[in-house]
Amino acid sequence: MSVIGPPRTIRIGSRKSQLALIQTYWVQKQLEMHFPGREFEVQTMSTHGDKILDVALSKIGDKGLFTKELELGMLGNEIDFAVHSLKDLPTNLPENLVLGVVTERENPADALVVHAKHQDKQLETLPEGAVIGTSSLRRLAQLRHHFPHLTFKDIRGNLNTRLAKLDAGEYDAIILAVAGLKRLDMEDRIHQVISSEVSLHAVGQGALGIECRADDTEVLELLKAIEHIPTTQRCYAERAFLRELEGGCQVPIGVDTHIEGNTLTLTGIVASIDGQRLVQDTVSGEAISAEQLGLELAQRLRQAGAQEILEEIFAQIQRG
Ligand code: DPM
Repeated sequence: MSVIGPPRTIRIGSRKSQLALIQTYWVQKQLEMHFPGREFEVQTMSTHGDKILDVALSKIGDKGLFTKELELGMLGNEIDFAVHSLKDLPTNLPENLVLGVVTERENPADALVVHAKHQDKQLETLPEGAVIGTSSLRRLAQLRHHFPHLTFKDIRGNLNTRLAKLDAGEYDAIILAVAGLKRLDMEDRIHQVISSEVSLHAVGQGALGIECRADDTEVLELLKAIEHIPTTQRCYAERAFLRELEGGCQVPIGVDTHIEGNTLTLTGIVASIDGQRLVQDTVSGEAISAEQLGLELAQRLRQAGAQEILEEIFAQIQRG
């Protein structure tokens, strides 16, 4: 005889930042709508990345900066799944954890946000020496390539902190993801959406990735309700590309993907930090073979010179 009790409460792990909570509550609400009889509760945790706000991101070699504590929570059975900005989730996950689902992507592009005195300017018309705030080597390398007359300066902190630093005049403009600004209801701060000709976005940008225990079939089944297949295919191609190039989150690697019918097109770029060398190419194929396409593109770029650029960057990072 087996006793069937009430279904277990599902515990969702989240970082404490405003953006992380908005994303997590969105996932919670979607699941509550799909499964009215079930309980989903949110538990917040501080991650290493939240605690070291004064160190430049690019100087921290730790790939799981924003995910490790949540992963320990899942492995220790304190939470059942974690909601991440997919771009912050390393491409190699700890044993026994998996990327359960990917939800529908927001606009994955980057945005230029300017100081009030530059309201009439675009990226193309900012004056010589204008100071651009970013801690992303990807943004830095690509923008330097196209706009060598601009100056780049590290910026840290959450979105509100960054915007306050911009408004206080520490920077002439800053670069932020369109998706984050939209989710925080700050779309009005987007001054210019940066085109993919100027800067390719980060792997997984704009999508949420939900990580859970590999053997938790019940959670995996529930999560399927909020999966978005085209986003999943695009992000699997992007992540396979990044994994194959062995890039952590902080190397100048950018991507762009599209799906039309059953065809997935993936463009990728590897740039040197000084913006002098860019290696870029595009592959297309069956969307169901997304990861294969990512691998193929990585191999092509490697042969076209990306390997040299990456080795240089890894050596640079190791020297500190
Ligand atoms: C990663 C990068 C940044 C974040 C590097 C990159 C930006 C760091 C910076 C991997 N994670 O993009 O090349 O500019 O100093 C992050 C943001 C979001 C998730 C903020 C942003 C929101 C967008 C999303 C930080 N992680 O990119 O402006 O959910 O995709």
